[in-house]
Amino acid sequence: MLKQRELRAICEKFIMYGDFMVGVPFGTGHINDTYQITCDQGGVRLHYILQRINPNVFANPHKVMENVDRVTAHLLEKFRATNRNMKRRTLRLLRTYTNIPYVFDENGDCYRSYVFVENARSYDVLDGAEMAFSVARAFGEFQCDLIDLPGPRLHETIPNFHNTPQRIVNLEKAVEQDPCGRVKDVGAEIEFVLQRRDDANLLIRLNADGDIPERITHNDTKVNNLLIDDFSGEGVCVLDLDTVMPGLVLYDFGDMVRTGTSTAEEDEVDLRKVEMDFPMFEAIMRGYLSSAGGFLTPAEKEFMPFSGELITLEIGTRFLTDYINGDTYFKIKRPTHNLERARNQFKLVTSIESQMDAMRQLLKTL
Ligand code: ADP
Ligand code: GN1
Ligand code: MG
Repeated sequence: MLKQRELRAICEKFIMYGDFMVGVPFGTGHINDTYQITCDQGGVRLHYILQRINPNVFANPHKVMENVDRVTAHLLEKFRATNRNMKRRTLRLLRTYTNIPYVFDENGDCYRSYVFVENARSYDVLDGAEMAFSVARAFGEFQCDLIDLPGPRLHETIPNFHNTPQRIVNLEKAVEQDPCGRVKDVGAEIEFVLQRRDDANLLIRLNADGDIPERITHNDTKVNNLLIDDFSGEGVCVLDLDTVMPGLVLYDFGDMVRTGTSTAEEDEVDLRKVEMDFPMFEAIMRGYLSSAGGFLTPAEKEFMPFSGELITLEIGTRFLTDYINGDTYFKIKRPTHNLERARNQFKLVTSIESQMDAMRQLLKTL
């Protein structure tokens, strides 16, 4: 974490209204270092977000920022054109005095700053079906707004990000190398993944066969990557745009199911508390179809129930792999944190699997 004088020095490179007062760590993201910055503008307090882009995760921050800049500019234009209240609807990047939306510090780390969206917050666990509907609707709207993004294909900021079979291969490599001697403790978890590998390539295969299209997708639609308005309960602003790139909408839908239907936090260790809540699934399905239903193909709709299971297996596999590799990717708060997350996700996979028929039945009725 940076010292106050370091934060101030970075903030001063951006065109930020007011005088720097203080910066404090903010949010529960697993990747970037996020701070809420408070400035004093003639006695009024203004807030900004300052973020260090994680260099272990994003090899090319220029490409990440080019994507984010294009996507946010397009969304702003879209909101203007459709008279939707633009002020808080999209992330707004601050720029430097030379008109660049990011800066590097002396260590070579890349920072960007956003206008802080007030009177809204993100939730790690959703508070009821109404909120679930709003979240899914907002992510669907986001995909819809990006269908006509002009210009070249977006950069793939993390290649093979949702290549589930490749994630399983990465697990096998980690098991083979076993750099921290942890494999002996996680035999059951490894087995859990390997037993399910036959279905892991299903969506990728459908795409390769031309049955489901590539679109511009968010790729990290964990529910806390959306700000929800404190007063209206509507989704206001989609966050965490680092992985917006070409992808499959089903991975976005699946990640809403993974994070929005679980009855417990992603690192809950009492696995009896971890279940997929069916009414929450129904709300997510309805919310997503209310905004994305117009452009989805029949095949995309058909695999919605399966997508939640698939990405939950994928993320669990990534947590397990990171645990075996010695926690080099996700931020952790304790030595077994990634293992706890993996076990939690695998419990959720089991719960989703057991409700597959009911989800498919519901889909038929919608
Ligand atoms: P990470 O990539 O580490 O997950 P995020 O971009 O998701 O980082 O940001 C972490 C958290 O910071 C979010 O979940 C949200 O609570 C908060 N946040 C991010 N941007 C803003 C913003 N512009 N206004 C208000 N809160 C924000
Ligand atoms: C990370 O950045 P954050 O915390 O919103 C990760 C996602 C995982 C998620 C699991 C770039 O998301 O892929 O699904 O953790 N982001 C990246 O909670 O790897
Ligand atoms: Mg995030």
